[in-house]
Amino acid sequence: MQHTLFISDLHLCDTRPAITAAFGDFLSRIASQADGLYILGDLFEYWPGDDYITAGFHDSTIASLSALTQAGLPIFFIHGNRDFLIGEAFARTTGVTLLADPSSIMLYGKRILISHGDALCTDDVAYQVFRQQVRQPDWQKNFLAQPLDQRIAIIEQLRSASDREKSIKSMDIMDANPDAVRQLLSKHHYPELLIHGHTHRPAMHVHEIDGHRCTRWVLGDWYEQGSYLNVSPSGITTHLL
Ligand code: LP5
Ligand code: MN
Repeated sequence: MQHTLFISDLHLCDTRPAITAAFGDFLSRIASQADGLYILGDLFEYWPGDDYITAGFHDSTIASLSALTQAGLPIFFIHGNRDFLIGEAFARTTGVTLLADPSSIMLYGKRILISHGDALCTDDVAYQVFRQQVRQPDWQKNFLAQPLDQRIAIIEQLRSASDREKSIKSMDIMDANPDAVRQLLSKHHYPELLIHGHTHRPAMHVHEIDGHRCTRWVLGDWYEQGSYLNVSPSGITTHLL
């Protein structure tokens, strides 16, 4: 049967090998049967630049992605706030296609908008200022010019700063802002579905905007348990691994 899968927020890292194993298993057993796989960001806990490919921490993931794309499965990737430095070298090595955030796709007659989702958290002003800065090509060029171990050390500091800040931000601030959702949907001409991750609050929300009905699916993270969304001509279902 025709179907396409969506995942996000796996946060793969060498200190949680069980998640990497679960992802490998998901790719070979489940994703391999689909028409395509969309990874909507934060596949990795962090990505300091494409020279990380050869650092050895993600060899099995890179090999599994390559095997699947070589076998003919289309895999698409949208950057998350953790792995926005994934670049063309990663795409070439794995065969994954990088897509802009947001991107509009057609599947089984449905128009679907896909995004990581961090840009929707507009109440988190400190984060949006930070995001704007690190998404600039000049900033990225300077950052990537530093040696890999130095970049990783900076990211570790940033992770601590981010965790400290998150502990004092309210849950509301860190969720998608309803007006930002409305604006995004109207700008993209009211797609039937919006799929995103980032907030780690899996849910289905129905939005009625300017007489249009749009369903927003929020994907879950893989910290405790893997999960995915299945879109087929007969409907949408969520699955836990
Ligand atoms: O990821 P998550 O869900 O835990 O938190 C995000 C926001 N935090 C971030 C930061 C990342 O977690 C850190 C890892 C990114 C690796 C990127 C690679 C290269 C970049 C290198 C940059 C130097 O995205 C968090 C949001 C939360 O989502 C919910 O939406 O709230 O945002 C923050 O906490 C950011 C702060 O509010 C503002 C930034 C503070 C910057 C302080 C500078 C620290 C000095 C770093 C060393 C020079
Ligand atoms: Mn995220």
